Amino acid sequence: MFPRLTIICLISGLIGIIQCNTIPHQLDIIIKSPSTSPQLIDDSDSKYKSGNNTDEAAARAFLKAQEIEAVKICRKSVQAEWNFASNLTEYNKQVLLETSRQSANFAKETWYNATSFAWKNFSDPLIRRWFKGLSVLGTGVLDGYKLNQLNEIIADMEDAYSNGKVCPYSAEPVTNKSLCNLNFDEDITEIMSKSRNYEELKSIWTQWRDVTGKKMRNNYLKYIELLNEAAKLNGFSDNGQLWRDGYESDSFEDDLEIIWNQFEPLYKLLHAFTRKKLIAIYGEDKIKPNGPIPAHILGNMWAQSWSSLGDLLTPFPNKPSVDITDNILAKNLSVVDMFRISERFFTSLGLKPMTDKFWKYSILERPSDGREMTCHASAWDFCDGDDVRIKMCTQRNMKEFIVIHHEMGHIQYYIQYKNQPYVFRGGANPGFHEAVGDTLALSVSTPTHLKTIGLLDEISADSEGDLNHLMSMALDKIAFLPVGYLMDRYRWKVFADNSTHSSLNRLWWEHRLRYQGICPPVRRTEQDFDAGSKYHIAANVPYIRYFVSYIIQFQFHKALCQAAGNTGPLYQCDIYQSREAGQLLSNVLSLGSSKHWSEALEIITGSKKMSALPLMEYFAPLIDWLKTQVNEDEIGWVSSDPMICP
Ligand code: X8Z
Ligand code: ZN
Repeated sequence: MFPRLTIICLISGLIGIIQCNTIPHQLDIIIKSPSTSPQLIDDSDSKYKSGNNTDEAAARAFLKAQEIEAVKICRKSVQAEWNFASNLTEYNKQVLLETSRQSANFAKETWYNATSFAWKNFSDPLIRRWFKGLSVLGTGVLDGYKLNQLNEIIADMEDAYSNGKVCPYSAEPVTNKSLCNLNFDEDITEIMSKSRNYEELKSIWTQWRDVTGKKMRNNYLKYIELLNEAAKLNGFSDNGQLWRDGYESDSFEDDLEIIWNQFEPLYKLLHAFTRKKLIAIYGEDKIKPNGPIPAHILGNMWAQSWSSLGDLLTPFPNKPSVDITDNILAKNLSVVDMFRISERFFTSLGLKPMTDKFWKYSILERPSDGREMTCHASAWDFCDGDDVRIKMCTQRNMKEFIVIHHEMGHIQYYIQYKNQPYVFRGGANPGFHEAVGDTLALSVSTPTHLKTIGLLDEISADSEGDLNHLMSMALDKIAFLPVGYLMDRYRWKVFADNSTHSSLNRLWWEHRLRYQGICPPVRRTEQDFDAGSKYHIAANVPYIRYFVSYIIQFQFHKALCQAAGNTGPLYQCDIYQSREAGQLLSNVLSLGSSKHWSEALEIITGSKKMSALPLMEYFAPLIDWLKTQVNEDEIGWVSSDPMICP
């Protein structure tokens, strides 16, 4: 139930749950299909424990005292997590494990006391919701030995991922091993996005999987076992069910399936167009015209964002670029300048500026002292209202400029709900937390906005310019959808079905083939564990939140654009300086998780339902254009073996 998100990207077991090929012409029909309505989980569900004590006054006194202690424990736990994640030493790991033990003890005590009350019969709905938030214990239910084992495995997997380094590509085997120190966030990302050398990309792609996921397979099996044990002790069938419970809806999985089916034809159009362009570069001996696309040539280690292929896929390459990277460099903008520009967008809406402590304590670039740290971008809430921080090894390019807005969206949420009771200091659901910064970034990415703030010199205000902009957005947003969907469908299955454990890697590639239409360039085996080469799997971060976010951020964008008086197409809308849009957003952010997410959604959009329609509306001109670029018989993929490209 609304697990607390003190550290976005790291709600690991360490803190504990308590607080811490369809054809294109079908598109028109699909767009009109009804959207989904969540079926709320009933509080009377036996997973939410309650007792006999009917004294509501005593219950309120308990909550008040618990709140004070919870905030103290939270600060201590987050500090220990931060120290470890920003400096991966054995000492910091041990301190973290000790803090986790204390936090688990407190969680148990809280749970024990909270569930002695007959809170389901209390008159005040807010108090009932508060107790509901305290009534599921989470991993704290494990005995001390097992909890420590679980926490250590998670810390070690995160460490192994963050320390992963590879050798530069050379046709001959690398003999000088001291060269094998390419970092993920700088060197590897750059090669994956810029190189068009099939063999070089293959080498880096394979090495990354060898030095990360492959090393975690045994640990991961133990991790599944322990998380499932904890989930069962909490009354859930398995850990996947426990994770889904955070969305407080019985129809959650079905609702997502309907939404995925709405998008799939659009994704397949983009896939077919991209495959055709890649065949033109790499040849039919490397990519079959009716096969999946090799996973390593899409510009990103997990093929989750294809925007680095912009130069190959731009519909009208002679028009001015929509990418600001050259300008960031030409204007010599520092990383801090990029953060300041992002902050200005938030404040232009009347939202809160970053705090003094934010600027004092955040780590915005890789420290130069040689320490190992987790560079995957994250936003942190130290539970006192104004100690909020970002940790990110920021690179100076457009992609990272957008990630800055993403992370600042998390910080904005923290600041907006800081006056809520501790138990409600979280997103309405985890997808809301992921959607805030991305929603603003939809405005920021419009060529008109980028010109207004001086980051694009020249723009093309015609339908060709619009299509270039839409393609650049689609390579990020549409390409991501199947990844956002499959990552947790995979894990839900692994948690639910022990028979998958002997074929973890096959199941992973079956999902990659089915949803993304991609294939591995090198034969995979059960010695590999390729899922573990993705940060969120190694670090125990649920992923369906991003799928939810990519849907609702377009719903938010549409609603905020209306509030801002925008009458043009959604893809041109920029809410910059609209106090009305800012106020509407703030109304929801300040609620935290004190209301069910469907009510929060209704406040912004007027509807309680997640819907794919605003996303479809946003991309409509691109969908029409893509239909003119690919024939029906060029859509979709077939492959008889998911473990190797055909
Ligand atoms: O992990 C993130 C953020 C931090 S919450 C940078 N994202 C996902 C990813 O990188 O895989 C944002 C988009 C999806
Ligand atoms: Zn995020």
